[in-house]
Amino acid sequence: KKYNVAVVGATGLVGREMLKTLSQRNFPIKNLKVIASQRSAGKKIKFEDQELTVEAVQADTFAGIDIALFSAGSDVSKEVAPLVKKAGGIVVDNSNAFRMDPDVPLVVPEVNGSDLANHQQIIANPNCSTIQMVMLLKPLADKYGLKRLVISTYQAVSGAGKKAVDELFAQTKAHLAGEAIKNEKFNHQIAFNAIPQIDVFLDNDYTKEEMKMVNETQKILHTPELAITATCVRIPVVYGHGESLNIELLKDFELGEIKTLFAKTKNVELVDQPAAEKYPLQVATENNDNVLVGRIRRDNSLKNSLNLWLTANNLRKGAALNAVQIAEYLIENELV
Ligand code: 11C
Repeated sequence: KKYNVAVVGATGLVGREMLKTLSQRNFPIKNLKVIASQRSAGKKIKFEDQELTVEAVQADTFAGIDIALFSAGSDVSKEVAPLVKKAGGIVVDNSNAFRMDPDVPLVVPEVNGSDLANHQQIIANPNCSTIQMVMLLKPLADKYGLKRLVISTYQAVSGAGKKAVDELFAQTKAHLAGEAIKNEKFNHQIAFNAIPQIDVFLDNDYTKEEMKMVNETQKILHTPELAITATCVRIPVVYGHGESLNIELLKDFELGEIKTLFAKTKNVELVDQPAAEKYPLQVATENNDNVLVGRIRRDNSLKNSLNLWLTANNLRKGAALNAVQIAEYLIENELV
């Protein structure tokens, strides 16, 4: 069986990655619509051997659409997702618009795919840095139980979109040429710098990105009481988010057991050979759909606890790939 698919936000970094992922995974497409803002309407996008014309949303845009993948920001999602639902289709939304809505499953298929069973046509794709982390937390939670997490992220500029990538390149060139640097997308210089702010600040002085790490993780793992604290930092890397995790487990463990556990986990790759100076790098995620984990070591300052480092491609597993995997899961389990 084949499906009518729409990609909303098709001209953005994640939208383009969604199209690439649909093609690479031979997603069973009957007809594909590429949708973006009025400004991009009429532009051409290549998809396999077809040249598709970008459309803006109109009254009948979603008639007959089975699955719409959204990555156009939360305002567009809030306005347009209900139109898809009304037309009888399913939305897989990459924005933060619906993630904490109790009626909306928030899903990483390898972790909580079964939450899709009761979907009500809107499904949320988690934040990129949450997705890669829960891929590792799930096997640990199942085997040992989780007590507390301390997260520090080192996030790529591509998480903030194409303008952010362009700004890093422009600032790097300007800085090396001794010219003045312009900040447009970021509030501060990102070239040769680290910015301890991702997304807006909330009343508690955490950023929204930091609270996504807390709230989304608790929802995905079904552990609303799990103690989590996060600091999220933007660094001048183009693709791939890195994260340092300090994890306190409920039970004691053997380091070797943990490494074996990750080595056996689907779509996780153990890269942990300190003697050979091998560990997960952000540049290694560019053409890799797996979550890379390494630097696994005991935290000698606290019982039952360990440190590790992970990297993953924020546009692929962190966004487009996870969304396509959700759609695949729906099809495989006859939930479309
Ligand atoms: C970033 N994690 O790296 C963000 C991008 O809530 O989906 C994704 C924002 C979100 O800037």
